[in-house]
Amino acid sequence: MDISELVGSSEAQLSGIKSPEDLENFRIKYLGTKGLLKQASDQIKQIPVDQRRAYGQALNGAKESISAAYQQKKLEMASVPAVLTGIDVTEPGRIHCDPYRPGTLHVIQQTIDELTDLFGQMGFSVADGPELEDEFHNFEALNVPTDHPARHPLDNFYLEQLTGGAPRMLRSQTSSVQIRVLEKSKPPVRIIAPGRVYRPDTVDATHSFMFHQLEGLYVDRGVTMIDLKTCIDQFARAFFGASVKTRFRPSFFPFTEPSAEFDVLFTGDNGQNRWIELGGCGMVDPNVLTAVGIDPEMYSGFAFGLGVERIVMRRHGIADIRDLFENDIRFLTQF
Ligand code: FA5
Repeated sequence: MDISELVGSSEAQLSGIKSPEDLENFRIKYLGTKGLLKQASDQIKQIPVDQRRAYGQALNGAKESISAAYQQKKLEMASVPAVLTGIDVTEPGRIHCDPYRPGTLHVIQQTIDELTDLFGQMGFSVADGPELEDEFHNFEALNVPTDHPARHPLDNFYLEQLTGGAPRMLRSQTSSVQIRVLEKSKPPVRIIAPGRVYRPDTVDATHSFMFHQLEGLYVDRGVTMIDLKTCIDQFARAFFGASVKTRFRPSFFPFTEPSAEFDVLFTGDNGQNRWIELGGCGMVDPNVLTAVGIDPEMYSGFAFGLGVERIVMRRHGIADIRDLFENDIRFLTQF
């Protein structure tokens, strides 16, 4: 058998191979135990003694080059995208493989959904407003005058004005949605507005520079403080359980009069009780109603703004707000 002819024919055949089946047939034909190389090797006995050495060397060279060419082709075919060789990469995982593991909603979103349901049962529908706000909606219409400390540049994220116009800011409270809603609708109004707010607060166990609030607003004829306290108490009992301990502390907000802060009792890891502030609330200040063209002699209302992270922390016994934003999958999958 002519060795160089054998190598030549193997090269020609290999270059035309397109499927793994053909490649395997090639291997059997040339490199198999009864293949052409083995047959050539068996023929050595018929080769004249003085030519055997040269024949043997040529045969070894042929084995090496055909094996190397075969391995190379095998590698090339393995790197062809799976989809081209008939494997459907979109097919769902099999039971014995790693099955699909769907993600879960973040515990903050779960809580917002639950609160939306709960307040929905009390007749509140959901309203929305922009996170990028102007000072009118975030402050002015809410009775917060220009010189009020809450408007200080160091206490807010103001945006650089590139095109002129009214200064813009990341809203510091969802109370801005009260104005957005009252501008568009006439009483009775009964809405909640969950969403993100931003403040350059120093981050610690209970403060973040971005957090979520859930605003509530009810404006109608004859709304009183009793309606406000009943609404907040109903929420707390439904959400935390009937035995939850709550308190209202007198407070001040420019857009409510009177105003209060609303706390629930929290038992920490060390078993110690402490009051945790969930939000602010009060009766809508008549100036706010006037600013949006509603007659305060005819209508009254209450408003509240709850801190969603604080609610999540109280519910699940989370001592540090930062755990909610670190995106540690081991933490998140607990909820
Ligand atoms: C307000 O933002 C008022 N807009 C609430 C309000 C609405 C009052 C309607 C009256 C009527 P305050 O700044 O207290 O209030 O924030 C409300 C809640 O947000 C706090 O009680 C707390 O639960 C939460 N909160 C405030 N700052 C942070 C922070 N840095 N990180 C996490 N939660 C915060």
